[in-house]
Formats: sequence, C-alpha cells, structure tokens
Amino acid sequence: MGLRDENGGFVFDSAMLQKQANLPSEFLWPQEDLVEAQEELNEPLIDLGGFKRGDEVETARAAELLSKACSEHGFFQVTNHGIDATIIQAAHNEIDTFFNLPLDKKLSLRKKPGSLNANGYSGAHAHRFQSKLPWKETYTLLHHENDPSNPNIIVDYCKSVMGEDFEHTGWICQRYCNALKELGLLITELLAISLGVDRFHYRNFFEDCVSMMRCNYYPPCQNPGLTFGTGPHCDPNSLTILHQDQVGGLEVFSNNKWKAIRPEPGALVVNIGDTFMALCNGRYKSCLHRAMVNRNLERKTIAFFLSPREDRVVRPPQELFSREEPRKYPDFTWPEFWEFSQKHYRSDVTTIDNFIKWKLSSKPSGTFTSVA
Ligand SMILES: O=C(O)CCC(=O)C(=O)O
Repeated sequence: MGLRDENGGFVFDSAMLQKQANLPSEFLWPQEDLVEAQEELNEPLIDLGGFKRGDEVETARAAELLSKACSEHGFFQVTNHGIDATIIQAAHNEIDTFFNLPLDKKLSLRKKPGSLNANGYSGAHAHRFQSKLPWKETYTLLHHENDPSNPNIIVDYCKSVMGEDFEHTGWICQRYCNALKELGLLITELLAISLGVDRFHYRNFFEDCVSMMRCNYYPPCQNPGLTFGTGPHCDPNSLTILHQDQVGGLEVFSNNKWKAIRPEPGALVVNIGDTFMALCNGRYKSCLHRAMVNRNLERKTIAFFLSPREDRVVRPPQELFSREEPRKYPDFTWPEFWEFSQKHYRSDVTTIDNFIKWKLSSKPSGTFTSVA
C-alpha cells in the first residue's frame, strides 16, 4: 500500500519506491505481456545530411529506407538531423532539475484527473489509471509556435504555472520544441517523397501544427521483470521524435515479436503515430512500442509529438486512395481523436479503429467517403 493523494490516487514517490524490494501491486502487469525481447530491431539509421543538401541520390536512398521501415513497423532513427547537441543537453539538464524537485512541488504541478489539458506533471499516470501503472514520472509541455497571441507558449506556461524561477527552463524547452518542430517538418517532406506525393503536401499541412514535449523519467526498479516503464501502445499523434539517453529499454513490435532498440549516440528515434497512418491511408504503420525498466540505472527520454492544428481535417492526399484502394479512415480532426484517446482506457493498436467505429456510429451521416 503506497502513499495516496486526496483523491485516493497512488502517489509515485520515486526516491522512496526505487529502494523498495517489493513492487506495489498497482505496477504489476500480466506475466504474458512482460516477455522480454530476444533480439534487436534492425531498423534503418537514416542519414538526413544528403537530403538536407539536396543530393538526389542520397534523398532517394533515404526515402527508400524510410518507406521500407514505415511499411514494416513504423520506426526508424535519424542522424545528421541538425539538432544541436548543446540544446539537447540543455533540455536534459532542465528536466533533471525538474524531476529532482521535492515531491510536494511536483505534485502541485500535476495534471488534474479527467482534464484534457496535456500540460503538467504525472507520477505513474495515476491521475488516469489505478492498475497496470507505468514505472515513470512525466512532465508535459504544450507547444504551438504559430499562435500569434502567444509565440512563446512554453516560456509563459513555465513562468506562470511553475514560477518566475522557471523562466530559463521555459526558454530552453521552447527552443528545443521550435527546433524539433522544424525537424518534424523536414521529416514530413521525406515521408511525402517516399509515398510519391507532392513533397510539400505534409509540410504545408503541419506548418502550423500543435505539438507537445513529454519528458519521461524512469527510476531504477528492483523488480524490472514485473512492470513496464511505458506499457505497449501506439501514439495517437502523427509523428514522434524521441531523444533517449544511452541506457536502453525501448522496444518495438515487428513481425509478431518484441525487438529491442539499441540507443545510437547522436541519433534521434522517430515513429509513425495513428494520425499519420490515417494521413497516408494506412500505407505506413503506426508503431507499437513499449519501454522496459532497469534494475540499477535510471533512464531519461524526451518525446516530441507532432499533431495537426485543431481545425485541420485529417485526410490522405488524393494520390493515396482510389476505387481500388479505398479510404481506410474517414475525415476527422486531431482534437476529436485526442479526446477519444484520453477517454479510452489505453492507447494501443486498436485505438484508432475503435475511434472510427465510435465516430461513425455517433455520426452516421459523417464525412467518410470510401472511394475517390
Ligand atoms: O521513453 C521511451 O522510450 C518511450 C516513451 C513513449 O513511448 C511515450 O512517451 O509515449
């Protein structure tokens, strides 16, 4: 029986729990889900250098690698991505400071149960779930660079909610997100090339995207074989770009097996999410992934999630559907899907299909057109 908050929710006191020999029952996952990966994924390490320089041969090669990886499992890594190592390190330093704050301070910044606002702290997602909790703390910051009323949304949030002392944290995270958004747009160009559609189709669609940065802290766990750092799930958003430290623990489901991802120094991890799967009419897979915990080492990652602006209609370009290859998903918007994914018990491989079933049953005259 662990510490409880005023709503009866589990309080994830990571400093105390990492020393505890027995795992609280809230963190136990079914044994059959916990089978460890026996091999590594042979995902491509895509060098973006040639593509950025406009080298046609290297661009074609990168697009080919990307197409194969995204059709098989939706996962790849990128190098020469242009994100300065100093801004990545600076973001990690701010995050370390945040997770080292006293528990009371972190709890004062926590997400409210039932709220759709992604901003804030969460200990083991206990504001949403009571069982099969993930062994981690998270801190999430919403990013929207193109909102003219608030171009420095993260700085303002950090100052107003965390306090004036966190203005510096805000600037670092703001710069990190601005840079990651630019990289995300670049990757959408390569995705478009690989799919044979207009190179700027997705860049234009995501130019004014909403995104968010989620910092994950996985403390050591005395019982690593009984729980997950992050349970198996697909990301509901479009693209995820993750920076992970060198500890390892990320695994991807491919060819009916869980496969471990070897951390590549200097690389960023990219995966396709459900919304991009809809935007390419299912040609690319939303990646099913999970994160394991470590008995001795803490692990830290920063996920950057790219999603369309609230009012944009998620619909594949004309070239990707036809009478022979009908549309797999009806039109929807990101806020509709986000809300569904937050109310659905957990995001997994079935979330988007369940969302579509729900959408079509609640709006029978919806905008789904199955043919060109
Ligand atoms: O930390 C990781 O390796 C994965 C994180 C993740 O899947 C998430 O934050 O959704």
